[in-house]
Amino acid sequence: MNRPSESLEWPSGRLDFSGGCLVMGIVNVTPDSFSDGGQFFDVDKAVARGLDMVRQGAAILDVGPESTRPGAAPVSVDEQIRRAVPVIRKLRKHTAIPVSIDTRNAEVAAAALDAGASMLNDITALSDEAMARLAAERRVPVVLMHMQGRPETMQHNPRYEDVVVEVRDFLMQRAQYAESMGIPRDMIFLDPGIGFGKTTEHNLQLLKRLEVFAGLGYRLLVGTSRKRFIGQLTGIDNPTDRLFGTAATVALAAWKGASVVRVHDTAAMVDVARVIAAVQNAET
Ligand code: HH2
Repeated sequence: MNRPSESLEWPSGRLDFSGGCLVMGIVNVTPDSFSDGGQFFDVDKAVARGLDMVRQGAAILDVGPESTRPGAAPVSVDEQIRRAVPVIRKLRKHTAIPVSIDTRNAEVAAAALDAGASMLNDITALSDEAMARLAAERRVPVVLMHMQGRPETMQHNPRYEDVVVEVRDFLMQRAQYAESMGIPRDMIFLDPGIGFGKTTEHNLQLLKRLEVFAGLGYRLLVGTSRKRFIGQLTGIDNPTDRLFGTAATVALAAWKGASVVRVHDTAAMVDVARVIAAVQNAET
C-alpha cells in the first residue's frame, strides 16, 4: 500500500503534513449554514473571518457558498458564484494558504479556481464528470466525501448493513474513478462524510474505525465540527457551544491518522492537533 507523502505540491498550492494533522477553517458565505449561517454572509466579514483563521494556524480555508445541512435546498450556480468569487479573490490577495471551494457544482468550482481557489471539496465525490475533468485539467487536489442520499432528505432514514464497510467501499470506488480520470493519487482526500445520511450511531461507528479510512492509501479528511451528533451526545443545542465535543472528535481523528480536520473553531483545534502530533512524535 502506497502511503501518502509528507508534503503535497501542486501548481497553485502546497501543504506540509510532516507536523501532523492540518486544520481547514470553514468560511461559510451563506445565510443559512447550521452553525454560523448569516454571520459571515458579507464579503468583508467572510474575508475577515478567513484571515483570523489563518492567524490562528489554519492551513487551508474552505469557502462554502451553499449550506448542505439536513433539509437544505440547493442554491443556484449564479448565486453560489456571486457569494464565493469575491471572497476568494480577496482572500487570495491577503493570504498564500490554499483556499478550497466547497461545492458540488463544476461551474461554481471553475469560477472559484479562476478567482484563485486551489482545491475542490465535493460532497458528492465527483458525481458530475465535469468536476472530475476540471480537477484533472487544473491539477488541483480534491476532497471526495461519502453521503447517503441528498441533503434535502438524507436524514430521513439512513440505513446501512455495515456503515464502515459501505463507506470504505464507496470511497475506494470513487478514488479509483478519480485516478482513472487523471487525478493523481496524492491529490485525493477521502472523507467519510460525518452527518451526511448517518445516524449518531453510524457517525460513532465511523469515528471508532477511522483508521480503516486512513489506511486506504489516500489522505483522510474528517469534518465533525459542531455537528448535530455532538449535540445529541452532550445535550448542547446551540452548535457554537459544541467546542469541547468537537475537540474530542478532532483529537480522535488526528490520532487515528487524519491529514486534515475541517473545523469552525480554528484556534482551539490547532492546539488540539498540535498536542496530538507531539504525542505521535514522542520517542518511545
Ligand atoms: N460538512 C459540511 C459541509 N461540507 N465537506 C466535507 N468534505 N466534509 C464535511 O464533513 C462537510 C463538508 C457541513 O458543515 P458546515 O459547512 O458547517 O454547514 P453547512 O453545510 O450548513 O454550511
